[in-house]
Amino acid sequence: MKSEAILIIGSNGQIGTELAESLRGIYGTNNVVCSDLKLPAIETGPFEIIDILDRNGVYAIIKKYNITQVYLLAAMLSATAEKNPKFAWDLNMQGLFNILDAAKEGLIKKVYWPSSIAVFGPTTPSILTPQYTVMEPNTIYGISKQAGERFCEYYFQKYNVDVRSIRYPGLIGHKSAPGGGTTDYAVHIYHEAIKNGKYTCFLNEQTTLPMMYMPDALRATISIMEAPAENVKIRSSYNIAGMSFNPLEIAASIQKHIPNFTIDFAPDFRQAIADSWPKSIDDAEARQDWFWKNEFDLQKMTDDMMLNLTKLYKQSV
Ligand code: NAD
Ligand code: AKB
Repeated sequence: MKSEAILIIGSNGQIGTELAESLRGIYGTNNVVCSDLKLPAIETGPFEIIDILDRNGVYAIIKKYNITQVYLLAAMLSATAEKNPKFAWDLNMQGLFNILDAAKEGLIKKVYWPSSIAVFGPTTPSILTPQYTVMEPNTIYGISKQAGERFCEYYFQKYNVDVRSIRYPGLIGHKSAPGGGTTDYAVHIYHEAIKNGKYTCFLNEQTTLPMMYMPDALRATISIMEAPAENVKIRSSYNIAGMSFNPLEIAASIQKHIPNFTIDFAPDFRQAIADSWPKSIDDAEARQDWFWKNEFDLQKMTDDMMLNLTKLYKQSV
């Protein structure tokens, strides 16, 4: 078993729930401390209540467990952030500073902080968006992620902080619920298809977005964290790609399992957010530097989601 002491902040969320399971499998349950604002529904190992905005509290937990690596997942996502921009900015930025400073002061050795395709905006080339391109995000979430990327690179260059980051696309998984994003429809649709045979989508039928199945996202996250430091050449954040689809295409993939499944559309304020984001991503740098490669396409993901969620709903009746 590898010897690291890991702290996940925001571990009750969509990514944290699954990342904790993966990291505990690799590093051992007691070497991965989970933390969030509230206790999780089920505790599966060491857990601490942490508010990422409470710097002294965070430092105390880091010292208590001799933490070497922090995965900072606590943030406000795109849709929720638009409703509370000031607090979203404070949470997303001050949370990051608290962890970057802990690394700068030598309390921890390595930091993982996720960015997002939200760093791109309406003036970015939207097809196969390259690593380096125009970035004028027009959502508070995207602005905070772009600023966060700049600070990650700054702390690496000025203070030698070993911070690593990925620009996730929309993430889809069957083990945890999404929390306040624009891409969340691509998770809800599976649950509604199985429970009710129909779904009303809050994005219109033409909205193609970059997405990724959670097992690919977890592999990418752990790969970049385990890569030799010299391979991680980009210290802002790496583009990574999985698949791209629109709501009609994901619905068609579900209809292979539930032929009578229907979808209709009632776009809301999230449409404008989605319209400002790329349709597909060029991830050449991640492939070259730390050998990233996705495994799941749309139908393979749908087959796995349907299998697992059908089992879950059968168990719960
Ligand atoms: P989530 O909303 O599901 O989970 C975030 C967790 O952080 C929640 O459990 C929440 O309780 C916790 N949290 C909120 N405020 C906190 C605070 N002050 N102190 C401690 N914990 C706090 O989010 P997620 O989908 O798991 O995303 C995690 C990270 O990945 C975020 O930075 C997000 O921007 C990024 N990301 C996610 C996606 C995606 O599709 N899920 C895509 C791109 C980037
Ligand atoms: C969101 O929709 O806010 C997230 C993201 C792509 O960052 N899923």
